[in-house]
Amino acid sequence: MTIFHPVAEKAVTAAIARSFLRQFEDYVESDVIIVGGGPSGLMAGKELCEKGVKVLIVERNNYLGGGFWIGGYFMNKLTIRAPAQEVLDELGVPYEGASEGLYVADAPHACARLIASACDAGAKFLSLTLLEDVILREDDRMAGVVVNWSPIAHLPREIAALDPVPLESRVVIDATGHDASVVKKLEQRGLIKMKGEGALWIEGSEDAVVERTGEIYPGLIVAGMAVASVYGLPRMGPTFGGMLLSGKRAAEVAAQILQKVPTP
Ligand code: 48F
Repeated sequence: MTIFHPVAEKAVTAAIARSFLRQFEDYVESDVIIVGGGPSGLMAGKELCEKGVKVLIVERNNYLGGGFWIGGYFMNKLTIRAPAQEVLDELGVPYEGASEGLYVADAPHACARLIASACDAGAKFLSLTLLEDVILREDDRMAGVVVNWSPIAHLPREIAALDPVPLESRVVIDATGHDASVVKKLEQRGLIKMKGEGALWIEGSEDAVVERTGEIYPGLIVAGMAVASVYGLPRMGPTFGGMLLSGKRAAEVAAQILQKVPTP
């Protein structure tokens, strides 16, 4: 029989609170804040951390992975088009050929491996955390995000008067998927006009999303399906190579910007 070490209940709560607050205080400033913990955001976070960049991923759900847990409809198999199966090799995700240039993998396996590799690389996360606004500095450069507890969005107004908190960063990546939630904050102020996502066309979408991944506003990079929403590109449906390669591209662009933006 296993006998666990005796530990008081208060010690459990104190350990959680101490560890969370220590990390939260450390991450009030990051090199890069990624909003959205789906495939593009996780991939960008993993790649940046592997370059030694300090990364915080903000996710409104209490779980990471976004749309990567499910392939399409209710079916937990996802597809990847060549050459993006090479990313599955890097992540150690098994897959099989479906037809020429098309591969299929278990979505939960791929998602779990991607989350684990972002964690292994050193990415930190704030879950149940909703992007509420952005920080713009005197030259209108984006210098961080404003976040709140995500259930606030579902509370009645009389008990939802909860002020958000700001978090600073040198670069922000909008990886919020179809919503493009960060870019929307600029659109609300007339600083950007989003074209809105086009109808589904896989071949017309994936290459274009990767190609257009980049800095859309000083200090803000757009990645993943947010790219389609911003530039009016077709949606791609249940295939994920474009998301993984867009995340990689976002990390490259962020690393280039970080070389130019001085540490505060
Ligand atoms: O939607 P999501 O998986 O975005 P992605 O990385 O990948 C898109 C694919 O899953 C799929 C597709 C192509 O294959 O069409 O849809 O572009 O992940 C986006 C994450 O951002 C979170 C959301 O909960 C999800 O986990 N998110 C969205 N808005 C906010 C947010 C917000 N305002 N604050 C915090 N997180």
